[in-house]
Amino acid sequence: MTDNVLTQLAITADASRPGKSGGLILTGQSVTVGLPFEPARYLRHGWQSWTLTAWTPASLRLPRMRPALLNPMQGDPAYAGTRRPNGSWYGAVEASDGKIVLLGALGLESHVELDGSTLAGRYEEGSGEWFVVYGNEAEVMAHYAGLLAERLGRGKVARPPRVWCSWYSLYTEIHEQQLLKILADLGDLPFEVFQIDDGWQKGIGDWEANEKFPSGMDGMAASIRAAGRIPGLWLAPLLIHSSASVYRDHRDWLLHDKNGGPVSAGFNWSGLIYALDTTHPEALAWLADLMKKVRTWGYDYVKLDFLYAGALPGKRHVEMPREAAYRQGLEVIREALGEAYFLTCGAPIFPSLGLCDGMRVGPDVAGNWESLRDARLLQNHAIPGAQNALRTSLNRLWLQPLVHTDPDVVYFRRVQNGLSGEQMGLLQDLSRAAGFKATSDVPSWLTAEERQALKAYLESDETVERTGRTTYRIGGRTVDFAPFIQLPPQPGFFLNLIGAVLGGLASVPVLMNVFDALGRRALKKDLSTHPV
Ligand code: 9PG
Repeated sequence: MTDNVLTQLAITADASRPGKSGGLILTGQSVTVGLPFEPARYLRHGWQSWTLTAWTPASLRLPRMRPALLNPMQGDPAYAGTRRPNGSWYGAVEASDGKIVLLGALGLESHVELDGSTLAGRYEEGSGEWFVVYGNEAEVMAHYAGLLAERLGRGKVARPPRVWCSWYSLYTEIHEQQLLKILADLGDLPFEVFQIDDGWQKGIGDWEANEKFPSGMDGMAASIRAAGRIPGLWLAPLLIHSSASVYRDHRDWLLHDKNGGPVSAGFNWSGLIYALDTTHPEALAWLADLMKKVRTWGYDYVKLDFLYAGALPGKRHVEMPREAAYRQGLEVIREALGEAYFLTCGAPIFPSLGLCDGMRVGPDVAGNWESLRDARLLQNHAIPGAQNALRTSLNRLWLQPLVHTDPDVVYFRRVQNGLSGEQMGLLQDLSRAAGFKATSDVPSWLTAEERQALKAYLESDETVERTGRTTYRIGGRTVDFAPFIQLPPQPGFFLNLIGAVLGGLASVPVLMNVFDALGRRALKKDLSTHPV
């Protein structure tokens, strides 16, 4: 392989020209790049925050993620059935010299697949530009990031805040008194933001304080401010739950399928969830009012979650490409949020660039590393789990010139956590490499040493240098993530059969609710053994 490998690529496109600082810019709705070698590995890039992003064997055909009921919530449902290695906006292959060939779109609604030794890119609607380049992975991705910044923009906030987030300890079991206790107990721990996650609202679509927050969300913000922290709040503004008032009163604000029914955005909160149509003027006005209300309550840090809903395929009030429709909604949101720090989550990656300050770049962490159920039976790598989070986030750190990359929280506590010391350390190092620090550790759950370690972690500002594809120098230490981000082996016949049955069962809403109820019971028991 030589540096003129670009000239050895068999390219089909409407037009091709050299890029300003290397590589080629192609134009076309469909383009193909024939490789002069059999690639060993393919870099698949997931559509939204939680979707698998990883180097996988080029021969690996992953089955449809199980359970199918969650497909719209965990990846791009338009490609849920695609077996060939494929991914959103870009794809890359590895040559025998360890360098890579990237085929990356410079626009939205685009997808790349590997067909033998041909990379094939396609825009869903109309023609667009593509970038083709060969080189070492870090340089290639930095080059690509620069081109994307020119087209989509980049975040403007210099540094992300350090965040205490309620989710990964208390989940939906939050209430006013308990959060105020935590706020006081944080004491000298240097968090800028105290962020209230899911559990404060009346419903998904009914964004008012529920009975567990008698002082209201404005009251909570005032208490957080009085304690010297920036108030942060979670919402999922593009989702409408089947029990929400918007679902009853404004069915026309929803994204519809061709038969006129609402498009499924997945299943959560014990029910079916739907998507807001961000081209509907009344829905947009409602969104802007909601964001302004949250700002008036006093929240200067806003985590907007399940944002993929706005970019799902479907029929819209104004016909336009789906990611453009989403981006239009995000522009309205950004404008209404004003100067607040805006963290996107469950967000389609490229369509969110330039409009947010931070972005979750992987699935949720959890107090377990991986599970047989998720990794091998369901073959679902978007489900909450520490290894899933590490794997996908690490492969998205190239986005750092465009947005603050949030790899999710770290753990210092031993309570309600089954991670080993090494695994906790890996998540901490990931967050150092990502430059974004957050935790959900409840102060009263920490031993004196754990609290001291958390404080030192928050205070320290180690130099971080990427030294290789998976290696970093962090504060003088060498860290190699390679051994921890491989996909698990493919299940054999019997495991796969059991997985198919389990996936089928979990796709039945009633049974999903039974799994959920069991989880909630375990959490309540946990919280009563370890009170806040
Ligand atoms: C609140 C949570 C937290 C968290 C978000 C998001 O695919 N899934 O099964 C799945 C489950 C939970 C989830 C995302 C995906 O969590 O990432 O930080 O805010 O919502 O409900």
